[in-house]
Amino acid sequence: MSTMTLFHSPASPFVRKVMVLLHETGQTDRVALHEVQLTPVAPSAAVVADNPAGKIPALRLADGSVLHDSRVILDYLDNQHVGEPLIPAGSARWRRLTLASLADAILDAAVLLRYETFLRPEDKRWDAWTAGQQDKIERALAYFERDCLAEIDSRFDVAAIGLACALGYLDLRQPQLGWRERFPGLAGWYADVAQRPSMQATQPK
Ligand SMILES: N[C@@H](CCC(=O)N[C@@H](CS)C(=O)NCC(=O)O)C(=O)O
Repeated sequence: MSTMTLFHSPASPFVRKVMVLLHETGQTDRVALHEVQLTPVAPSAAVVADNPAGKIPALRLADGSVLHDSRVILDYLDNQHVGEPLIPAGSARWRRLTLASLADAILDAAVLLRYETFLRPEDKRWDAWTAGQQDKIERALAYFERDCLAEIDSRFDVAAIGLACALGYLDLRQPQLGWRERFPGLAGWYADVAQRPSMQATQPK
């Protein structure tokens, strides 16, 4: 029986990280999904009531308390199962969390770019700002490709989940980026991890 409620949207890559972790750790039955639609200019009243930032994911626990953002939720859920932790303890912890943070930075920039092109009126757009966000994405991908492929490939944990969800989101929102051609190592890695049941089950339509 579900004891927790996750504010959810199938296209949200931050929500997807949580869903992938739930699948990987066998906890999907414990969480009911509350579908919402929201943007910064059209917030969801239900989400705002539980998270004043108005963002998803937010997770309501059985006692009514609410956790956000995705990093906190992943940490909490990773403490609720008995398998191998997906946020490692010990010396690997800080490096893996730093890689996860870089994957989140790709997502932050990509979500802002989505709002910029999809929501902001054309006469209010600022090309230099858009280019700056795009540069963040490309620098981060180049770093993963150049310096971190073996590390990322070593286990499917918080860092790998974050990167996989970021690449999936780029496929959805930035197909013109052509990241597979530019970063063939990441493309090879992603081709494998995208087959995992957790990634297949959470694929945005
Ligand atoms: N740092 C947050 C970012 C979450 C986020 O940006 N979520 C987007 C959906 S993908 C959102 O709720 N946007 C609505 C808004 O910014 O008002 C996290 O890791 O959960």
